[in-house]
Amino acid sequence: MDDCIFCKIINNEIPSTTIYEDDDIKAFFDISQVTPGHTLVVPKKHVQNIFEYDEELAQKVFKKIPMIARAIKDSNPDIIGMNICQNNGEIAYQSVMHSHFHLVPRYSKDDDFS
Ligand code: DGP
Repeated sequence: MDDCIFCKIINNEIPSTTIYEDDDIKAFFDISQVTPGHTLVVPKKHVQNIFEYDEELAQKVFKKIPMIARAIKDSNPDIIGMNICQNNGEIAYQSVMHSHFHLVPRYSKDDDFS
């Protein structure tokens, strides 16, 4: 997709802090860090939202999320939890129309970030 910011990140036309990448997905830091380490997991195939996933794509993307979540958690002993969320459609506060999952680490001193 020519005008898609996440497609440009996937194609390295726009820089990102990438923490994991394979044939199917790219995981990179969100530009607006809700907490330190806030990561987006994005399928390389351009689909707008969850309603466009078929079973094959869902398997490719969903199965990687626990591994990436664990890697983020293991990177810092102060991370004691994580929110994983995903917005679909403007009404649900999706602002980038290329499907993505937010992985938001939660810290022992989380009040610092609320
Ligand atoms: P959502 O509201 O669920 O569609 O979240 C979109 C997220 O994408 C938002 O938290 C900010 C992030 N974002 C937007 N543009 C860029 C960008 O150019 N680079 C990175 N790393 N993140 C971006």
